Amino acid sequence: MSNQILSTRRTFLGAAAAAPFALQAASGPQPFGAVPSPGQWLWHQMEVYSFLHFTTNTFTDKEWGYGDEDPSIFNPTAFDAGAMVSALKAGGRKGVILTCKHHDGFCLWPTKTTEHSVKRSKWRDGKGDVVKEISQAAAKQGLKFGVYLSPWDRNNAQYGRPEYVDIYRAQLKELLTEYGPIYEVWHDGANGGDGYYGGAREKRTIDKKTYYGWPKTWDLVRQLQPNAVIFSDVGPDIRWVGNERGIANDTCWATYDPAGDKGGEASPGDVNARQSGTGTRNGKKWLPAECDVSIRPGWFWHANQNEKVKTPAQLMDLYFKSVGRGASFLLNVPPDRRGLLHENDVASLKSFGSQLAALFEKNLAAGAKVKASSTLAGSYKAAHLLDGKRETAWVAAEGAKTAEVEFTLKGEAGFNVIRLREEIRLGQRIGAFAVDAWKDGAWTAVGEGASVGSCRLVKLAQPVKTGKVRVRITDSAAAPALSEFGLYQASA
Ligand code: FUL
Repeated sequence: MSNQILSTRRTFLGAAAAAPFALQAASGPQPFGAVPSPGQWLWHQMEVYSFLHFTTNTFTDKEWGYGDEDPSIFNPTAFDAGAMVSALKAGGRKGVILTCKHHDGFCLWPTKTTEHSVKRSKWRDGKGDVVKEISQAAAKQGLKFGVYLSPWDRNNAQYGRPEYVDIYRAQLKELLTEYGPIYEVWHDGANGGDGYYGGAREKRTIDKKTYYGWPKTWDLVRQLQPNAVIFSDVGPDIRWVGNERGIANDTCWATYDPAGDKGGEASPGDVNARQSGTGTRNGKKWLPAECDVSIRPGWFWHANQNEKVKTPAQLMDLYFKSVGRGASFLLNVPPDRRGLLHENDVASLKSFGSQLAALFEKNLAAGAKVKASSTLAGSYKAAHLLDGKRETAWVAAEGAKTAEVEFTLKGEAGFNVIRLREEIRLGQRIGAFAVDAWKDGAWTAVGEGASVGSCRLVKLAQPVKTGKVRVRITDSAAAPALSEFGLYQASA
């Protein structure tokens, strides 16, 4: 094992956030390849969370504000953070990421760095703070809070000059120190172009690789919010999935060694997006994918899209194509001009949320007798697969590259969804698996896949009724390690 792996593991085990995991450094299984950091491990457990895209665009009907908008137009008439957060919660969301500043440069909090903010809006006589109200409502209702801070700022006169990078960092510092715990920091990849820029009204081009000084900015995040994960096209913690349709590739590795669009080193805004949906098998970096998509055609609210809200069935399909492939499902739900989520969005979220909760309410494999082809000595028994805890795992005997686990169910069960979770803190090991059902005296394959990672859902075309199920790991880079297994029945 390389020193790098050992040191990654030490960092992981040393951190307070990783405390529940009882890997024994000396005698337990050693991680294979890249593993999640404590912050990534916490992030993997969220799976579904939302964006709120809100700025002057909401009032001008634009998607990208030019930066010359009069701040006084930002004036939601019935702003209610609690109502918005509870609609997200009903939709099963575990976190909310607010566009604290989009490309137009308008800041939703009374920043000291610019006058282009809520301070100069009519809303609450210039005394309001959207970031504060959303973060507090989220904390109150048990959702985590994240910040989107656009690097590209079409309002700021300094954009394109070194001074702006200091301003950007100062904005980030305000957001990371004044609003409680932050779970995710989101840097989008749209960088440079024409804008207002303090009245210059011109085109400004920056060098994506060097201009923002990302390593220094990311250090600041680490220092101020050590458990926050940082998102960009290329991480360093969470990667863009490569499309804005909310879909990961069927095989989606949590490890990824990104390259630039035309080769060479990747950077935020310059990545070969065609590879981002799949990642890199046995890649050097743990860099799981996030699937961002809007519940409407646009990222911001537009009256003429009120009838184009995605249905609960479409949201469920996206859930299977994101979370079900080991990625996360970041669904944007944009506030309207009242400062509320539109009724159609709220209804769709609610229905999706209750369908999701109902789907996973009962694991039909619970209570089954479990037998594995091999098990590592220690506390890695196969019964852990059914204890509902990600912190415990079944690990096959050292050296095993294939393995089988058989579940004798308490009775016959009918199911059409299978869920597997890999013990990702030991690395992404499994490269192929199949699931068989016992039918008419023989095993019949009912599902299969390549990557498992933190979550793999297999949806069967037809429900299967059986008393015995078997998971076959047919390819694994190191002894297979799974933490959970479940069988579920999705309603039609
Ligand atoms: C992109 C932006 O240009 C869009 O407006 C939106 O915010 C999306 C989530 O990220 O880079």
